[in-house]
Amino acid sequence: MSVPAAPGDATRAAAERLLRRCDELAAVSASPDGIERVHLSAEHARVNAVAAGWLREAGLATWQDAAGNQWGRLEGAEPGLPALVLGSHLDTVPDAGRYDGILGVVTAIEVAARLAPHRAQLPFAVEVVAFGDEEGTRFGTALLGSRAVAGTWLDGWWDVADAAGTTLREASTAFGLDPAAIADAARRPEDLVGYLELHIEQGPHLEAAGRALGVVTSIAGARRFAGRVVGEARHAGGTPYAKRRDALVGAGQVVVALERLAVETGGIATVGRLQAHPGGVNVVPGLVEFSLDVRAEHDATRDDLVARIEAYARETCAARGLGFELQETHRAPGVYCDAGLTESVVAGIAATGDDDPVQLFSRAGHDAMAVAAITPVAMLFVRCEDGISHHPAEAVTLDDVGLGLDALEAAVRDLARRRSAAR
Ligand code: HGY
Ligand code: MN
Ligand code: MN
Repeated sequence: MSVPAAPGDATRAAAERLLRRCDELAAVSASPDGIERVHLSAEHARVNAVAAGWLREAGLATWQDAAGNQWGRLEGAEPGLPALVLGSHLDTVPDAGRYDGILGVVTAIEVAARLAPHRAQLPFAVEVVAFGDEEGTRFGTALLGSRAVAGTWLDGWWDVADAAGTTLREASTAFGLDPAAIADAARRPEDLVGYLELHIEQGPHLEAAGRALGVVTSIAGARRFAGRVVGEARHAGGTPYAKRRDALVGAGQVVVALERLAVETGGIATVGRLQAHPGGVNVVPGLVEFSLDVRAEHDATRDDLVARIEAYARETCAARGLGFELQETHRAPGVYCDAGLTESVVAGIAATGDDDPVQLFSRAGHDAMAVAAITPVAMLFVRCEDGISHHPAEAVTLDDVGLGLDALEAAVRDLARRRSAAR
């Protein structure tokens, strides 16, 4: 196994440009003290416009689809060929890092720019997509942009409201979209060759292996829930413990048990948000609302963990006279990356000098999970420092960004060779 050489000067210069572009997009935030950019916001519109400018500079035709995703297209050897789509997402979690999704979009644009002078040799068109809602930060359900493209949109989503009470339908209309036209965002399988996504790993495995790049074998499917523990608000001083139905104590027992239940089952579960009501410092909490995110490499393991969490929670809450409710807000099936497309990712990484790349499944969800419904997908991971993500300390190195760029370009060229040879 050879270890990748550092990228050449031209690639390092391109990688510097990519990192500058990540910094430029990071500055487009709803928050003055961190990065936050959510679906159908003014910040979303701004980064779509910036990405569209870079796409046009690269020689691509651009458009925004009916779901608010930003697209670019480079025709191949002849107009109208099915497209290989490269891309990722531009939305973020609260207080985000600057590379989750963003690095995949700017790298895809750079690859398209590199290929533009050679379009006459391409047996397919190359499209770039910047999805508008991979995280689900604003409306809770995730992958709204890529699910519109996949044609798996659910009309029930239109009435989902954000924290301010604005529904997805209202936000779409305010963004300048027509909810009635959402089906126009759906792409036909026959118009696509496949989808290739470069993304930071968001985990520590590549760093532990001493590798810059990795091949994704599958993507874990997440299930998300809105949970409630219902007790009774009482006076914090005058109410003896025997008379309390403290919703926060019950919720706390459930949260602490998650790690044990997850380790025993082989999945992973997280409470990212929890709110005690009414929230008075001298009031026993009568209600706790919390989020629950559950995933595993295989959907059956994930679902087994959900069942175990629910059983434990109901039993624990009942013992304290508390009610327990769990409402599913998001479910995405895990997907396996396409073997053929993945061979090109392996070839792409080999072109950077790593001829035996690390293969790993993605613990994080990605737009590729949704797009897999209509076309083969494959993913290329780039090492990130200490696996940190969904945090401002998210970091990549210039060399790794350069190697990722070269590998993604080489993967596209390998696929083009395979397709031309097969004709
Ligand atoms: O939650 C995830 O796994 C992804 O970062 N949206
Ligand atoms: Mn993310
Ligand atoms: Mn992401």
